Amino acid sequence: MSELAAGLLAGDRRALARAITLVESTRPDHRPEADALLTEVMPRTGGAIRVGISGAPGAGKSTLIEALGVQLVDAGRRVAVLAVDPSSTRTGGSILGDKTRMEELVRRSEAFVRPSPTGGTLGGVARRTREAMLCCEAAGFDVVIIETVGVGQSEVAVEGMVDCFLLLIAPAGGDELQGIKRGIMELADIVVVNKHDGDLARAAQGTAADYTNALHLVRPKTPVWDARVVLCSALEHRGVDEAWAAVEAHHDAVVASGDLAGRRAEQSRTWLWSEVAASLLERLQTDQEASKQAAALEPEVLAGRIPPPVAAARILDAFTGHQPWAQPGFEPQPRPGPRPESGAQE
Ligand SMILES: Nc1nc2c(ncn2[C@@H]2O[C@H](COP(=O)(O)OP(=O)(O)OP(=O)(O)O)[C@@H](O)[C@H]2O)c(=O)[nH]1
Ligand SMILES: [Mg+2]
Repeated sequence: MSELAAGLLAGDRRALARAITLVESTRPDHRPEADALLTEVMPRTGGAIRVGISGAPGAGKSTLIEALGVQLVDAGRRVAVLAVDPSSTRTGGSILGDKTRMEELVRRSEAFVRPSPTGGTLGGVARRTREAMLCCEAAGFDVVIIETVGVGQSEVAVEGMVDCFLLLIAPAGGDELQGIKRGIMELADIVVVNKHDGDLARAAQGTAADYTNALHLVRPKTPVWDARVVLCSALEHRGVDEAWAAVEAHHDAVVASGDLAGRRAEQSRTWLWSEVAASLLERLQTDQEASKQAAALEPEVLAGRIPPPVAAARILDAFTGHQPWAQPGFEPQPRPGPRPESGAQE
């Protein structure tokens, strides 16, 4: 076993930090090492409650995670936080800001807080966040929280890698519900309305009532769990217990019903095929023949002389180097692949 894997399995936080740096590395020569590490530690993964927390900028995600994390650590749990920072849309200072706001949690030896770069993937959730999560589990963390700013696609991405998706909402006057897309409501296992304190208390109650009503209108993700609304004040540490109790109640329900195992298996399938797609694209983009074809065909497409699907097929042909479908007697074989109907929700 590699030294890094051994350190990781021993629960060493420095080994964990190094492991995450390795799996997040974009250097191609790091990939085999990362793959070997993941393969080695794989049998020791899967043991955490995986929670995604998403919400608009400033909703209070980091404040809630800090309060919740400290509470969980005090109760004897080991808590890892992966804060996915969509650096493309925010300033570099925000990572430091997040870290500062979790300053009590980062001081605890039973906690691990890590900002992750987005790596330019859709929705601001890093391609390697799942791998970082597995590393946390291998290191013995039994709660893994992924914080991500709600920017549309990021909720979908994070929901696709966690057991429980928590949508955090800050109260606002009047019509804020319209700003939340129905699709995102459908992803939520728990809606937490934060800032239920001081001047905002009444508004928070109104917002909670609005969300409770709105949740009645969306189709439950599973018959064993109805999404629920919890009020809290992360700042004043009130309602944080209730928010976590909802996460645990959800967990118990989906474990007992077998939904969790099904959800994780389906997530693995989606992950597999998104890796195939991402890796294929990487290889394609570094392939000489394909690049030559692409360079020749792109101007033709731009000028409207060649339909894009025709050019795409030619680029792929140059990449694969053969065209079995052009051979006499070729019959297409059914191939395994992502089922078109398998959405993120089922
Ligand atoms: N009144 C009140 N303010 C809060 C509460 N929770 C967070 N805040 C404040 O809201 C602001 C944003 O809090 P953060 O925890 O950084 O919010 P965030 O959702 O992590 O923000 P980003 O990571 O920047 O998207 C800070 O000024 C917090 O002090 C709360 O429960 N009540
Ligand atoms: Mg934050």
